[in-house]
Amino acid sequence: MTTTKDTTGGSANIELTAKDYKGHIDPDWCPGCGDFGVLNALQRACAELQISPHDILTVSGIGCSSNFPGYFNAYGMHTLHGRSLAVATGAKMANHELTVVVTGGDGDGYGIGGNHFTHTARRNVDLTYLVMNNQVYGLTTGQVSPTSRVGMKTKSTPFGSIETPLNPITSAIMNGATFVARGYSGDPRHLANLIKQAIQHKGFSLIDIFSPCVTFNTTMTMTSSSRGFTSSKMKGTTPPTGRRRAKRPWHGVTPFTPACSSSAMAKRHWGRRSQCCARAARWPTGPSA
Ligand SMILES: Cc1ncc(C[n+]2csc(CCOP(=O)(O)OP(=O)(O)O)c2C)c(N)n1
Ligand code: SF4
Ligand SMILES: [Mg+2]
Repeated sequence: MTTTKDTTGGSANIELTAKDYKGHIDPDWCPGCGDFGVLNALQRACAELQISPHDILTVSGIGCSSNFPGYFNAYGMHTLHGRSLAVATGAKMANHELTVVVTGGDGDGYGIGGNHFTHTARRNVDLTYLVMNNQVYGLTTGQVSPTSRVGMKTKSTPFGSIETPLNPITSAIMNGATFVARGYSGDPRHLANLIKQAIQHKGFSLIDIFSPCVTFNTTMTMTSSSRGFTSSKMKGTTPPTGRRRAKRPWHGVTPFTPACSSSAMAKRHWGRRSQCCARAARWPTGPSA
């Protein structure tokens, strides 16, 4: 809900819809790029929370996914490769009232920006971090990234990657993030629900989103990312358990969230955190072909 002056000088309450967050520039992402779903999900989440565009700041680094602020109607900053979290921390320090959403890619956030990822989570800065994880450097036309699978052939690894991929979920938990989730761009409704929870969470929240690059990563597709995923059963914050977790191992909120939902609790629960890490480590770093 936003309040505007009407023609008679009085004020009127206007119900915001997802369209109110549509930017003035149309995305130039490739047709079928997963990032469209993330844009759609953030627009839905902000409309459902009725946050006025002038109370939102989106901050990005560099990459296809980092073009995001240009396509979203709010304040926006397109910063330097890997530096979005540092800039966003400054913005949040300057204005605590702002809803600050950081958007970027796996290369931007877990590679060149890996140090900021560690320390922003450790400081538990009240930011929402949406990482569009496509396991590849998309903008620079397809090089290996920190989340690329072992054996993945890219322009920079023509014989297949020999490096073990980084697990963003366990990294975030061990670094001190107090809300960690895994989403999928092919189901914007479910993703919007996760984003709403992340925005409402007071502290650092990471959502690692499987967001396929249909041009440079042929092994991570919408189908492989969605495997075993049924949105209707995944609504809410309850982590999947037992057979449900076995069938849907990589989407939702991590099991540790209830134990570490505030920074004070997180400090008291290092033991719990390592247990959660051990559980989260069973989540794959990415879907296989
Ligand atoms: C300091 C610096 N190093 C390297 C680059 C080149 N560069 C631009 S985007 C990018 C990778 C982007 O990958 P990712 O963050 O995963 O985003 P995607 O394009 O996949 O969405 C690189 C290496 C740069 N712009 N600045
Ligand atoms: S290159 Fe990949 S990540 Fe970039 S817009 Fe195209 S599909 Fe999306
Ligand atoms: Mg990428």
